[in-house]
Amino acid sequence: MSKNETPRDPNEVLDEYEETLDSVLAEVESPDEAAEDDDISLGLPGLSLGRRDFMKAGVAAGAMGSVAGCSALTGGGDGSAANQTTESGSSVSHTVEPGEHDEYYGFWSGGHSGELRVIGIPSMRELTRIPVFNTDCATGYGFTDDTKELLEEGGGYSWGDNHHPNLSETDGDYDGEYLYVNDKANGRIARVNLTYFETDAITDVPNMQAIHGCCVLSPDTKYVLGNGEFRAPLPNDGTDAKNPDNYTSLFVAVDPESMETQWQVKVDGNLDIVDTGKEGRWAISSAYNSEEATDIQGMTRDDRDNVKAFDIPAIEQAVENGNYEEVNGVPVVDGTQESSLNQGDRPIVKYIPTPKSPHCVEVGPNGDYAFVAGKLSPTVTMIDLDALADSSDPEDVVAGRPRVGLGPLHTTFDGNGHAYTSLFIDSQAVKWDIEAAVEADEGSEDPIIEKQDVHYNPGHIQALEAMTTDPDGEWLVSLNKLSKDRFLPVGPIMPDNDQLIHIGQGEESMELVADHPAYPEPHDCVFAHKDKIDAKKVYDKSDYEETYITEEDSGVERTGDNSVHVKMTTKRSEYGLPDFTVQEGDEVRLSTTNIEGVQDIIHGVAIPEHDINYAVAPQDTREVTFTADDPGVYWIYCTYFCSALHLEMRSRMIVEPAEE
Ligand code: RUQ
Ligand code: CUA
Repeated sequence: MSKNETPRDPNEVLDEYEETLDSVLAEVESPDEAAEDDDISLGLPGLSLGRRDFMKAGVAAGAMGSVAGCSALTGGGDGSAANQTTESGSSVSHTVEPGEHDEYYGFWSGGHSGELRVIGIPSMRELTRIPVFNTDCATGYGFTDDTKELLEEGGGYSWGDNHHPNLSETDGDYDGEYLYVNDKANGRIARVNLTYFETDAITDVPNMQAIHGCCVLSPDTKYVLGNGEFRAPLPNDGTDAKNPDNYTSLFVAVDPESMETQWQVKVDGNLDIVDTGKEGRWAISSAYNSEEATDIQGMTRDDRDNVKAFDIPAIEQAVENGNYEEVNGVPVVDGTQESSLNQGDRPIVKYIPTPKSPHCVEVGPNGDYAFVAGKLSPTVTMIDLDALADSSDPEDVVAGRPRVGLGPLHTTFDGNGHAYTSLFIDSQAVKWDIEAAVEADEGSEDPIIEKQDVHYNPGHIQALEAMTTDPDGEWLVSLNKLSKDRFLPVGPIMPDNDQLIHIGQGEESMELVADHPAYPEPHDCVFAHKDKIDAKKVYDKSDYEETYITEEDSGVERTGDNSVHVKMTTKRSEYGLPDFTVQEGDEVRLSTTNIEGVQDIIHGVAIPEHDINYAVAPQDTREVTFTADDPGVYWIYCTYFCSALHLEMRSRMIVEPAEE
């Protein structure tokens, strides 16, 4: 739009889309060719959706680019009986009194900020941030030698796009050890150590450009699994660049301990989201672009796509039998539809037809069903995981397909038989009855219990511990992509809006309790009861490799003609060395230990004009290595306000001019 055109009313734009839609429908519905293939049933038994429902969702999704959130402006629901919108007007409190603790940890992915955020539930107070794929000058992540090396060896990128945080599990429950998260942008998986709330490993997975879906294999975290979203040549070395037919997307298994890539499976179509059954056998991936096109028209041409069910033990067997091709050091197993490994009675990947371009997959708490949200179809497809094993007919595995509303993206659970699905286009959370959906006809709205407006355009939706075998109910968070008018305007880039919704144990109505602005752009979150996480308050020096520096160790040691090792302690309110001298051109390795043992007494080490700042927590040791390029005096100062004499906490680095 040019600057002097008057901005258009979003409703008007939407109306225009509706008109376009109607004319398309008029053609489709013209009596002469009202053929079977025009029917949205897709040949799936009992699916009684009209093409209109399907198209409407698709076209409206297309419209979101220009009038994102418009459905929210127009009030969301369509007024049908199923759309009993709950009025907000909260009677439930999420206040955590001053000095009290939250009951749950929430771990939020930070999207393209590259970080994770830790948020207390129910207060929604942000407790901390954990840098993962980004650098962070408050903690020194990416500045100290160890974290710099971690980022360099993890691919050397300065950013990442994390979407899906997953907690490690033992017996299907969170064990509080680790959190794993993907980097969609660069095909990586990172691990965060939950003893210290620190990233401790980043794996740059070979052969994969993007890893979108990411989960751990339940119940015991045998693997961290990742979905390659973008199809590319394999290997991507210039061959086949112009031949999209030969592109492929990959599914990967990474070892949770060594963080090494174990194997990959190549499949047809683009993989999207993944979750696993609770018994360690099935990983279910949503997928789109079975057309294998390279543009949006092509990607959405056909009416159906295939969800992939990866049979993990069968894949392991294929690897063991040597049925793979090694690409960049990784065994790649062929899981495409034509593969010989998919022809026998134990295929490694089952292809299950669904309405086109489904988005999420979440497996319910008892592992019975995988819930695949339709995105462009207003339905959720329930895949029966028990039936998967025996059935040779993929159609037999569909246990239910309720019609939930427009733009379903993700589903979560309260553990009491209810599913809650986010509706991107309708801007609602819809609560429905899982068993009723199995009983009901496909496409039925009967299983729907209620709908709650959210603001606006939700993506993920997560209830407490919903990904375990025993969800806790009570609270649910709707991660809304847009906040629009919900907060004070802060320039054109507004925060997302994570909304806290009370769900109780599922017997009560949903109640919207709080808006929570979030810096762009969280995608997903995961919650663990506080008793499951055992964070250390002070470092244990046996947990790191650096040598602990004592007050007696403080000093400067020349280690070569052009290198020195400076060691110093930090404590309130002084560094172990009030000053030290190095020569111009020296490579300086500076080791610092915070010798305090008191919780929350952190000291910082900022070196002006050397681009260095980092934190040293109690009993921790950190090192930085840099070159003293320019002669002069540099006041190293403490960046954490540690005591009344914090401002005076300094050391003086003197860089002597090199001798001529
Ligand atoms: S995705 S909004 Cu990256 Cu999890 Cu569904
Ligand atoms: Cu140490 Cu401020």
